[in-house]
Amino acid sequence: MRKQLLSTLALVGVMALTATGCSTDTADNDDVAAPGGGGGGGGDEVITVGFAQTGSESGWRSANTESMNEAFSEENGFELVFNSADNDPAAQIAAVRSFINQGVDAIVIAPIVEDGWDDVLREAQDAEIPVILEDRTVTASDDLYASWVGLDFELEGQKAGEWAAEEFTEPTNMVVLEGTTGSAPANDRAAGFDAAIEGTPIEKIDSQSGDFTRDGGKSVMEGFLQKHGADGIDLVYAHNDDMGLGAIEAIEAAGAVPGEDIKIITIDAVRDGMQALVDGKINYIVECNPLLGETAAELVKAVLAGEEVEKTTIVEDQAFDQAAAEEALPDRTY
Ligand code: GZL
Repeated sequence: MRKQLLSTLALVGVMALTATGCSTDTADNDDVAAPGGGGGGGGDEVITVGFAQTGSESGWRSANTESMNEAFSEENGFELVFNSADNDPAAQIAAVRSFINQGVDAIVIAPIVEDGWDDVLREAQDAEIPVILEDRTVTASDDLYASWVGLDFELEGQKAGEWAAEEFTEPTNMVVLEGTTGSAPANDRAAGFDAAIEGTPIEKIDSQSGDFTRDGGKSVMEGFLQKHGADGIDLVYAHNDDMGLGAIEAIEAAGAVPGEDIKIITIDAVRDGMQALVDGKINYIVECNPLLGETAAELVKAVLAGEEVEKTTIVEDQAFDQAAAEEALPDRTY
């Protein structure tokens, strides 16, 4: 593990200097790499990275995990210690603490929820282990992590809302399938969408979390259909494709036609969602690019090499109607 190697080298360096009677406060001492990273990303030491993933809640998450595994590979100079927290915020924080105790060289986190990160991020900082956030963000001060690579969730919600505002000019009853409660994408996609439909005849008659899962979207949609009736719902806004796909199952089971009787807007643009868009069961999808691994790996190497890095790296998204999905689907890599 690079971090231990550096610490050992530092210790040997200081001992050697002391043994030869050299003062350890000479300028030469600066040549000994500081333990805990910042010792240069060069050289061929393996970089041990602890990665705290949310879980495996959606097709998007599988694509993101694949991207991270590919980037943090052995041939790229990494040893990846992977933890999947099964969408449990407490378990994810415990995983990060375990990475700190293992003395990894760097930690990457896809934080399930925004809050509750200050203490463990401070512990990582005290242990001189840099933290990179990928995908979602946290409310903790950005002094507590080196960098974040992710998406503009509020813009994703805004794009979805702008399409809805153009499409629905008559009184429209909308239900919302929210993402994981307390997560940045759920909070920001709601805010962006709500701002974009301000002043339109679209009324939000219900909103509940389906936790970004297909089963969650299906069971929440079943509840909405029981409560409002299929005739009482014109539009579903789902914070991700998987919940939208679950809603399709519930709408069809209720004898209505998804994409026609009840229109559906989702976010992610994973393969299954794009296929439903081509099939006319979803009406509009805003992409959320899961391929963040390469940038995250570059950030880890740069931070460990002591280079200045941007605090925020936003990956571009696009949006698809049915025609655009038909064109893009054959070449989609996720
Ligand atoms: C967004 C990501 C969200 C996806 C969901 O960047 O955090 O989590 O939209 C995933 O599909 O579960």
